[in-house]
Amino acid sequence: MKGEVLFEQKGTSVVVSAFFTELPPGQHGFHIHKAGDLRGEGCKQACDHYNAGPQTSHGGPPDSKEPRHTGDLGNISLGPGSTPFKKTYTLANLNVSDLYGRSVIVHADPDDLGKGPHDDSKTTGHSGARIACAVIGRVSCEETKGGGALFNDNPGGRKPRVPGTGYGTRKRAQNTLKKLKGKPIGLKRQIATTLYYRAKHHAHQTKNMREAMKVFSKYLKTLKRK
Ligand SMILES: [Cu+2]
Ligand SMILES: [Zn+2]
Repeated sequence: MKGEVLFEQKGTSVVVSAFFTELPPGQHGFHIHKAGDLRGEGCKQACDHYNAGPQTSHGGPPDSKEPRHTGDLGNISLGPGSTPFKKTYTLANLNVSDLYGRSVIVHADPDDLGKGPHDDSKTTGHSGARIACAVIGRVSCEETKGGGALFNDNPGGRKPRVPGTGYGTRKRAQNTLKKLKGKPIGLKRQIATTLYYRAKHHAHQTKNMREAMKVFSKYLKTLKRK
């Protein structure tokens, strides 16, 4: 995943500009969460969706009329031919400084914007696992310039980070696990999770993809036990 989410003060509003060049296929729920604690497995210590006002239920991006959390930003996805995602949002009556130290999260599944039939539609939009989280920090040396949350799986453009990784078939998944031997557990978990979701959300869901998913999910379970 590669992208940036910038936050700028415009009068009494915060203008959020999201720009993503790399995302797993499909729609992904996209929110500002309360905390910026990245220690939890699967970004879970980032807590719930950030909301500035009185408690309310989950909803859509800022232009929607229904009740919503301040941090509800709808969905993100790449366009046809992997064209980047680009969108701006206006969060009214907010200061950028209210957002420092919180986080932006990208989910595995689409956000149903609070309209779904699921138990968690009204709290999280049923958007599933948290596949990436980034803390909102300052992105300029100038005090007043604003903040940003930066997503980058492959710093320096190295891609993939462990050569020889893949997910298209059971064989490629098993080879990937071999390549991961001796790597730090955080990297193992990150790569296996990413490839699991790539296989899961691949446009052409084939038997091979499902077999690769099984290899990764089994592997992720063994990592949990350690
Ligand atoms: Cu979220
Ligand atoms: Zn929400």
